[in-house]
Amino acid sequence: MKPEVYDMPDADVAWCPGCGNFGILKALKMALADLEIWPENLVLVSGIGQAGKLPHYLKGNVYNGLHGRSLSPATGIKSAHPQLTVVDVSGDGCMYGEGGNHFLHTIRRNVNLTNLVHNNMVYGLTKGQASPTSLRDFHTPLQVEGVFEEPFNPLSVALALGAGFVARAFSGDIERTRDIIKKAILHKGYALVDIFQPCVTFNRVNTYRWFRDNTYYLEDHNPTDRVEAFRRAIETGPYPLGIFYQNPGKKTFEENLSIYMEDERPLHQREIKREAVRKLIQSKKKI
Ligand SMILES: Cc1ncc(C[n+]2csc(CCOP(=O)(O)OP(=O)(O)O)c2C)c(N)n1
Ligand code: SF4
Repeated sequence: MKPEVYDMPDADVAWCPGCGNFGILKALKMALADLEIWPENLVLVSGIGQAGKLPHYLKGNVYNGLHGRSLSPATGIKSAHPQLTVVDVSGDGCMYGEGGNHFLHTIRRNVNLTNLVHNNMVYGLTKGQASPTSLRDFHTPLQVEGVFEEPFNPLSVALALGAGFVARAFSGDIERTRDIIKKAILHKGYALVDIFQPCVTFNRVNTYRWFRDNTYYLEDHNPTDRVEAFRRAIETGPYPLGIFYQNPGKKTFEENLSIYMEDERPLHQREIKREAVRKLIQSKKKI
C-alpha cells in the first residue's frame, strides 16, 4: 500500500514551514501504509495543540477531544471496537501536563493503542510557554527568569508504571521514526512513542541541529531488560533514541473486559437482546 492513500489534498495545513510535525505526519503515513491499515479501520484521536491537528491532515476516522483528555475517548473507542487501530496524537503539554493523570492510568490499564507524543519541549499553539518537558533554564515570555523545575521524564514514568512498549524517536529522521511507529502499532497493548519534534517558531534552543547533536540511537540494547531500559531512560545529554523496552506478554484492557470473554465481536455487531432490555426497563419502572 502507498502512503498517498492517507493524503488529504484539500487539507488547509496550519503548521509553520519547517515544523517538525511534518516529519511525524510523513512517518506515520508510511508506517500505516507498510502495515496495510486502511483509513476506514484507523481512528486518530487527539487533544488540542499543534500536534492535535495532525489527524485533520491524514485520511482516517478522527476524534478531536479536549486538551489533555484524548486518552479517555481513545480508550472508549478501543473498548467499543477492539478491531480498530487506535492512534492517539498529542503534544508534550497536552499529554504530560494537562493530561498527566490520563497518561498514568491509561498505561496502568494497558489499553491496546499507540500513543504518539510530539515532544517539542514547549507549548506551541499558545505561543511558546514552557511545557513539562522544557529543559531547565529555558527562557520564555512567561518564564522570564528561566525554567527552574525538573523536566518531566515520560519514558521513566511509563516504565515505572509497567508500560509494555516504550520508545523515543526524532522527527528529523523520518525512516527511523517510521520503523519505531510501525513496531509500536504492532505491539499488543499500550505503546508510548515520545517523538522529539522541533518547534521552529517558539523554541529556538531545541532545534533540528540541537536534537541531532544531543541524541544517539541505542545499539546492542536488550529491550526486554526493564532495569536496563530504565537506566537508559534517565540518561540526558545525549538522549538515547529507539526502543527502550518491549514486553509483549501483558494482558490488555480489552482482554480483561468481561463482554469479550466469550464473544470477540464488538457490541455493534451483536444481536440486540430485546427481551433482556424490556425486562430491564420494566424493572426500573417499578422503582
Ligand atoms: C484545559 C485547557 N488548558 C489550557 C488550554 C489552552 N491550550 C490550548 S493548546 C495549549 C498548548 C499546547 O501545547 P502542546 O500540548 O505542547 O502542543 P503543541 O501545540 O506544542 O503541539 C494550551 C495551553 C486548553 N485549551 N484547555
Ligand atoms: S508554532 Fe511550532 S509546533 Fe506550531 S506549527 Fe509552528 S513550528 Fe510547529
